[in-house]
Amino acid sequence: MPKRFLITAALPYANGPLHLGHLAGAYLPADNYVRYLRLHGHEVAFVCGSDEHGAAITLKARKEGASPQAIVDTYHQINGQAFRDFGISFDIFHRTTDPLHVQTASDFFLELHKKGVFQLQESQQFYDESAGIFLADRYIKGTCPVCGHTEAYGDQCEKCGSSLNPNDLKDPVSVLSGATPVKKATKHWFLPMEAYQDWIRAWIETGSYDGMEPPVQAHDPAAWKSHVKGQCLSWLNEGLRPRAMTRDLDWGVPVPLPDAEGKVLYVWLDAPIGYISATKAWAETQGKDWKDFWCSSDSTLVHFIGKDNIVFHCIIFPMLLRAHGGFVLPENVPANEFLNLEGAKISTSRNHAVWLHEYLEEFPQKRDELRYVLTSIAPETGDSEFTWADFQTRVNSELVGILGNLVHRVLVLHHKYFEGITDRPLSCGHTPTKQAVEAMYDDLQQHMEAHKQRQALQAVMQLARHGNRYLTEMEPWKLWKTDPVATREVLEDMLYLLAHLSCGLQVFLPDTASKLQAMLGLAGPIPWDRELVWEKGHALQTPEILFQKIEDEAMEAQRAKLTSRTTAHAPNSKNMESKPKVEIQEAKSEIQFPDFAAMDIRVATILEAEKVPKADKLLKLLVDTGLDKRVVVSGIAEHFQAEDLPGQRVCVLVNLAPRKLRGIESQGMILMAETPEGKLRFVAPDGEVENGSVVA
Ligand code: B3M
Ligand code: ZN
Repeated sequence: MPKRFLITAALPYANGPLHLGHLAGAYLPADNYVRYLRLHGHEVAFVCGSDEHGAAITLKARKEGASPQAIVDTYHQINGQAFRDFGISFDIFHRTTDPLHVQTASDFFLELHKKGVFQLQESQQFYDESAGIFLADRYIKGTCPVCGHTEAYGDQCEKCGSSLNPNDLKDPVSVLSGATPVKKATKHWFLPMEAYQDWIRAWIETGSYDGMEPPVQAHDPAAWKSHVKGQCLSWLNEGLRPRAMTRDLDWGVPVPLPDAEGKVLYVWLDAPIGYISATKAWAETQGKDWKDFWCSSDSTLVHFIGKDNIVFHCIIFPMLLRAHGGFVLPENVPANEFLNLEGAKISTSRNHAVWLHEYLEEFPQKRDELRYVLTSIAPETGDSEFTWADFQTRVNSELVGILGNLVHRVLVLHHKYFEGITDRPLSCGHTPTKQAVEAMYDDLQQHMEAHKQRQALQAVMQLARHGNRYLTEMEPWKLWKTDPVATREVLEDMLYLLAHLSCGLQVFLPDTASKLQAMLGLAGPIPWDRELVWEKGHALQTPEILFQKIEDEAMEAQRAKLTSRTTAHAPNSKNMESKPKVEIQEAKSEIQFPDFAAMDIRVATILEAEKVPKADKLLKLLVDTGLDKRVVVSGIAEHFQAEDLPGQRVCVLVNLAPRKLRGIESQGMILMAETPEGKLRFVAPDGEVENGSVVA
């Protein structure tokens, strides 16, 4: 049954360009999800826009000596272009300086005011006397009371993610003058969050609450990620406090009340309303009613965000929506954690980042390669890391070695032997192939709906792996000499596999999917439930190479660029999150060749992984060694999430005497590389190598 979905992706501040972390954190998972929904025929509004108000913008303008408007105009354009370039398929990329938004936010505030939601309070706030300005949010810095980071902002510590009030900071200083601020009285409209504490807790913990009315629908609390729920509950456990919903600033949506001169809406009230105004603006152009998406029980709202925005989307905005009344609440907020880069946090101020527009300048036509790698390593349940070495390996061994190789072999051989003209309608005579195709659809669906996109992508790659194994087994290039009829069957079964593979790829790699469909002579996009057909005599198109190998030099150049940029930015050693200096382990003593040759090391694939109860470090793995499927217990649980491991290629020492660990017999050892910092990495082949291949 087609349903209606409203999918939002966090509105990026229009104060700078976007980097890989943004894409991996919110925009790519949102886009993959939306592509998946659209293929299922659901009605989807996918909205985003620039967040153009708040201190993030005014501070940048001050630093650049430009007007806030000039800053947001510049970055709205740049970021909108970056999203288009990466194929992020928003229905609208709106902006919060748009008059429609200003009106919407202003009306929303007034309605809350009329309902008596706010409390007007005079309080003592930090004030910079030399600049003549109240210091809220990012205008004030100091030491984080939670982690001791010395550069925490008045609203948030970017190191530990704690949400703060300026009064929480130790040793506060004005960002404008560096001076210690004084306290001065000012009045603001506060949201008494403590008054909403009980229902919001019930809603997060159980999915519903007393007095819940349509259009709000219960959600499944088990479907929320544990880190999202955990962050919300730790906030709630600390006890909610009133939070000011207005600011003393000259940039933003003016507070629409008398006696509010010089006051604007708090950016975290203003920005989420941007989702509503974006939907309105889009609906207007489509002849649709925005209320069908926001105010109707049959609409499903999902917010895609990074983990630093969790409380705003799971606590504050739902409170505002409910206090206003008439709005749906999110069914899920599948926030991602952070993507680190080459061993350190991505940092705009230190220029330790890969900017999206730069990536495309340097790797033109390779957006699917980045989409593939970022989805493969998405920080879904914990922080993850992008390195150029890993990017290269994944492109070369998985996209070139597995996917590209399969497509190329099947199409080239079919053209060579049969001129690319099929002998039968699109169908599959080989049961295991058919089953593998069905498994892909089932797994892809299950993982997409659980917001486990890494595994969903693996389900697609698993089908490609299956195809390669089948080709290797059947050897149509040899079979052709003795049995052309059987050769044709093998290749046409693989055409069936490729056609379905292209459907799965549509979720993640739009360019690759459409290139593959073009080569197969199929018109895309192909909806999920459409039966794929062609008749006997169908003509395949000329095969083209889908992916090119990434050379070492290109990766060296990227690494050198990062290093030179970050050193040029003269980092302040106090808050550098760079790698600690550590020593490489000393060399071991000499051995003879037979010592080495006695070890039977095989290439293998992890099939299943689960935590060993009551053992923090151990994972129980089921591995396919090519010889057999066996259990290996490995001390890697602190480094990897069990659910991320199925599909991981590894090397296993298979003739190590079995030993029992926590009552489980471990049959072998997985080879790992340990970095000097103590991080573990799998040792795996860098190309398509069958399970069971000997490592020597
Ligand atoms: N602009 C914060 C950020 O870019 C903020 C998100 C708003 S979503 C309504 O991380
Ligand atoms: Zn902190």
